[in-house]
Amino acid sequence: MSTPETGIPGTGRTDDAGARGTSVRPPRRGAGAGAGIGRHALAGVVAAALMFGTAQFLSAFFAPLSSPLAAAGAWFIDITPAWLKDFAIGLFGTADKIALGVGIGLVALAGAAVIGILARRSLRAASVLVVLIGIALMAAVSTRAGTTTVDLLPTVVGTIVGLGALHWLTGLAARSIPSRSTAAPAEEGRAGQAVAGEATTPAPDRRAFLKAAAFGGAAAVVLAIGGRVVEAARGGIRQVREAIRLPAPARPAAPLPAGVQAPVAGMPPYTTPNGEFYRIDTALVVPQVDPNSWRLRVHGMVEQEVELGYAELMESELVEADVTLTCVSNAVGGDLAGNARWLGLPIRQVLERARPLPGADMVLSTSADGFSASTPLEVLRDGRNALLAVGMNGEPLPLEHGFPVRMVVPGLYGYVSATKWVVDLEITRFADAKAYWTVRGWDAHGPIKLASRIDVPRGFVRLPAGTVDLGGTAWAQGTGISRVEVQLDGGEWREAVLAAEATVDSWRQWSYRWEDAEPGDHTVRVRAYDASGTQQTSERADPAPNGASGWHEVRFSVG
Ligand SMILES: Nc1nc2c(c(=O)[nH]1)N[C@H]1C(S)=C(S)[C@@H](COP(=O)(O)O)O[C@H]1N2
Ligand SMILES: [Mo]
Repeated sequence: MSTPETGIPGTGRTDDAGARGTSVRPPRRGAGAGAGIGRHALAGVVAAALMFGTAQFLSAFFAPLSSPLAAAGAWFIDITPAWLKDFAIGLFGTADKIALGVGIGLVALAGAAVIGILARRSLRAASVLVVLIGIALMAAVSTRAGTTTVDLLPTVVGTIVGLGALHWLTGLAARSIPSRSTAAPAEEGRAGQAVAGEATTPAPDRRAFLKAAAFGGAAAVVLAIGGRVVEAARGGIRQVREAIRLPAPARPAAPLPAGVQAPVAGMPPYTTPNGEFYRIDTALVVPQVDPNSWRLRVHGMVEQEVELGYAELMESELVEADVTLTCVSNAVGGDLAGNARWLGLPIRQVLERARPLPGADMVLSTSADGFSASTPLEVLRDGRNALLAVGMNGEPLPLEHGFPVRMVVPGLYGYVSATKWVVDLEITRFADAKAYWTVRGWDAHGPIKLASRIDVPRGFVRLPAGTVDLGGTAWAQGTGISRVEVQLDGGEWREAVLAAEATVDSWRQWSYRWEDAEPGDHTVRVRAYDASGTQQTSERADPAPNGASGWHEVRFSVG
């Protein structure tokens, strides 16, 4: 609480603001001490807000990750140990970015308050700390893919503004604290105060500080919001996307058969609307890739390097396919999977132009924001609908789902195949290169495991007595689902009714009508079989390192 110096009345410290005329004096017992700390903490918080508000505003004119906060968050995501990331995704699911934002906000708030309090004792030490933080933030910005030296400007200017604000507010805070010392401030007047005003008349000083803090806080908010407004006004990539019209597919997908949707209320839609499609990526700020300058470079172990632009891609013979995308982080029964109708160019055709050299066994795809995935070369050539996708459910890809171009590969988890904002394909070997998640301990290959889940009823609901309709989803990309069974309260396994199958690459719904569920607690389990008759394993596995397994189980009660 109180600092050691509080016992030495009238002694301003010499290595800090006191020597600069801001007259830091020991606060008076009682009213002074707590209020002093609080005010200095507030000074730190407002200075930080001005620092980040300024940087945020300026970053609207530079690369998306020129915002030091965004860059720091993105950098944090990259250096976070895999276990912590898995834990965060497990805990927060697709809200992991919000959780990270709140976490960073709280840490920044606490840090700013501490620096403000430190500045009360030594403005010099606090200033050094702010500069070091500024340098660390510059380092974070410069490590982001797609940023250049000029993108450091928002952080540099923000840091200077933050430093200035810290000095200014610390001075005002110090003068706002009532003191029994009669020592006159050395160089009063800089903040427009009465010259040599006695420190024993605190009222005007206190008001000056609070006014300044309120002004600073308001300015920071205006700057941050102003940045958003500028960004929105510049419209950028979102507007470019809105203007795009997808070409008709050269090879359209067959219309969905009637009955792909299981006749059970509360089932998720067979085709996941874009707005409901799960989103998982390491990008804290959605990359803004302009289709007009987008290029895909295909190189490495190839006879012929190939470059592809967006216009050329849109003019080629595009294929339409229903494919279920699945995240390796999906827990048993989880919802990190979605099914969409994609439009794109078979990657096979691009590879045919490049002609991979013998010995190559992997395609390392890299995104505009530096994510990478290792996809087995043979998977991309074996005839399945592995696409360089430009369309999702009849629209250009949403920005969050990889606009302008992403990969979609049936049968492989997203982390080894579904690179969004893709800009580079390097033909290489698993022995020579590692992708983003492989470096962090995940399996390099990542085929999707045979899975089934119960969607209806939800766990722990209470249902009216009588008939209970069960429904769910199963997937075995590449082969298809041939059978689903449910087990009621540990009894015999019974065959469920399969909904229609659209393609072997997309999921299949199932239903089961339980006519005679008795009042009380119940447990149902589900398991699926793929088209070759392989039964889904009951063996429990966590998502890491190559996908969860085990039978999904739901408890609920009736009556
Ligand atoms: N650029 C980029 N692409 C990426 C990722 C990423 O972090 N960055 N994550 C992958 C993972 S782990 C998954 S599961 C899918 C999810 O795609 P979606 O967000 O469109 O559902 O994207 C893949 N593509
Ligand atoms: Mo994923």
